[in-house]
Amino acid sequence: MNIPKEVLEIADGIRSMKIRGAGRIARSAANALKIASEMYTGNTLNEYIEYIKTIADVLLNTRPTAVSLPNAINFVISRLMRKIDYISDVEEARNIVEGAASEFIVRSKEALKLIGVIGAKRIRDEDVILTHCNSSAALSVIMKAYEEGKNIKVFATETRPKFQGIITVKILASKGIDVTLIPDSAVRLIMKKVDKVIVGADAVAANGAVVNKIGTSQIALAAHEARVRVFVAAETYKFSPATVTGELIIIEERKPSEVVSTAFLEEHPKIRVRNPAFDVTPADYIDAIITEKGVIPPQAAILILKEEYGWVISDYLLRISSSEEGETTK
Ligand code: RI2
Repeated sequence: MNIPKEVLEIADGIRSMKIRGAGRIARSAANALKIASEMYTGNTLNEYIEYIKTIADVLLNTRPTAVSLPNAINFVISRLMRKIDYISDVEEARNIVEGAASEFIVRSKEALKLIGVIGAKRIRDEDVILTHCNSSAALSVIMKAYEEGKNIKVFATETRPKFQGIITVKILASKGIDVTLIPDSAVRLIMKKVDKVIVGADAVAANGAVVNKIGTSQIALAAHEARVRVFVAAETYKFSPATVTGELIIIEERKPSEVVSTAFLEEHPKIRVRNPAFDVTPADYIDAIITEKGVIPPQAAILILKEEYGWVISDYLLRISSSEEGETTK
């Protein structure tokens, strides 16, 4: 099957982290489906469906942790599959896919804005905020609070090994916000000066645990010790329906060469280097999750999941029980 070069470039961009951040990954994946659909040259409906599903698989296999990626793809593909019995030609199928992809992108951007408006209400004048990595959702909250005239200070971690903290400090400084870059290892020391921690999320599990950039759980622990509130800013498409049925979120392990140079690795073949990209912060260490649907305690994640993904969860459960039935009748 011929996959357009533009789509392969997006998939490579996600894999290599040129395109990164859970929200941006999701929007890029939706956009890739749209581009693929627009570039389809055949005219058989079945072939088109196979083609779109292949593109979806290529995108799904780029990075494993951010649940925004499968949720974005599912948003588009499920709209096509729900109408499949009533679609008569490729043109109709294309309109559904391209329309759904555009709708996802628009909704995603709106969610980001709303999170800013809702989250900014939790920021007080003179607050000192600590953030980690580079999260557009967390930045939406911080920047909105600043726009509202609140005099805030921000500490941002470097976020080894990929240094996404540099992106964060550049963005905040360009808006005129008082921002200080700190090494990841300085978090516990700096926490004494901090009023609130605000981070993003790559995935939220049914039990309210948050998967975010490696180091987030240590920050939450230091905040807990210092009695500093921890807020997670996350769109509802970062909530994982699969976790309701017992699936675990896969923690991506990236190349050791992101941590030390290839020359170092070649020189010291006996030294093992690990590079887990994410960690899990249990619900007990999170005060609230700021979503576009409102601020919720992490323990209420299951309610968001049931409201937003009720049918996806029922579908999973149906598949599990029918495969179990198959097993027992064998
Ligand atoms: P937004 C990023 O992952 C960070 O972990 C960040 O907190 C999270 O995605 C959410 O980002 P990576 O792609 O969607 O840098 O809030 O590995 O921008």
